[in-house]
Amino acid sequence: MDAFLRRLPKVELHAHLNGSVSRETIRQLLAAHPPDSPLHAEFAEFERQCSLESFSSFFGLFRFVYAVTGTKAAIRAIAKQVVLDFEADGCTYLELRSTPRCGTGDLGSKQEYVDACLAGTQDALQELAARGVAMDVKWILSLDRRHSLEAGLDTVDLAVANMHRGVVGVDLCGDPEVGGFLQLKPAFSKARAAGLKVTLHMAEIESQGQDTIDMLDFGPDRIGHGTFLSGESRDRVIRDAIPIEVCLSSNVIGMTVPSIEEHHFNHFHFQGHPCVLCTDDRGVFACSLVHEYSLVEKHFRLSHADMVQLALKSVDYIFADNETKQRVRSRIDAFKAAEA
Ligand code: 6MZ
Repeated sequence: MDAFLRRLPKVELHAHLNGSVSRETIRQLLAAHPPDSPLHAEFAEFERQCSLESFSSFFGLFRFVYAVTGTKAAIRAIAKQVVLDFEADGCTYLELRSTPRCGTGDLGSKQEYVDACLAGTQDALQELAARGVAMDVKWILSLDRRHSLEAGLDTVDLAVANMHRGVVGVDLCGDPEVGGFLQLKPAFSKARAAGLKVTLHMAEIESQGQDTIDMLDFGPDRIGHGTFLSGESRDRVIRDAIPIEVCLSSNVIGMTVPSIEEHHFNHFHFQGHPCVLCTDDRGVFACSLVHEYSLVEKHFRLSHADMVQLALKSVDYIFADNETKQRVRSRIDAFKAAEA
């Protein structure tokens, strides 16, 4: 691991909770199940399928993760561990996102799911505070493209009700081949009216033309991926300077981008467009924030000073308030001063 990039205080803005659970954490959760539980065979299948054969096969993987994260205790434990994993990766500001669900184990409501996420966050932050480590963690609640408008509105209500506890935004995620933005648009309008920020997975696959235009008409605060933005859509994203959450490893392993060199980061970043390096699903893709930074440093021949600048600029695009932005900036500035 590159020691400089590890020490550099970094910002993570696109990380799915259940996709960020490491194999090690899954193994620990599995150990709590009886030896004859079918979950053990399921996990072996998960490990086998994790070498992706196509982008669409990726979404099926989550049923294996969900099989061991279906209780309040499990959600609390993974939220804690994922925050600690990011801190170990040198992340100083984290926006974690997750799709609230219920109906498995003792998860009686989506509110209980969110409570467990927030409790896990507090567990981690307390542990870090005891070690003298400062970190800020905020939450984004995700609406899955498969969801009905009713389910989407429920999630937005939950996000609004939990704004005072650190929920800063909502997201549209899920298999891009399923559903569409327009069906959930009223839920996103409601979120925006209540003061929540909006990020949308956009143009993740080639065939999302009209959906991309519908999303741009809405005007998200940030874009997830933006892999297949082209023509007028690309021009609009650049004109409106909409920040892109860039997920290099995810896109290359998920086979929507042929190589790091051909990644759209190359196009957007070098023409001064706001880009933030993110991990997406660090558990599934076995990546890390340090790894994403080192890929960029190596493949685009950037200097340490460029990497510090990239981390510092990322703070401009976080969904938290100005006070938090200042606090995070000062941690990166202190690092910069110490390294000078
Ligand atoms: C779109 C993705 C994704 O919400 O249960 N998810 N959606 N594109 C991606 N890029 C590869 N990676 C993950 O985390 C898992 C959920 O996040 C979404 C999927 O809907 C997945 O079920 P949570 O914590």
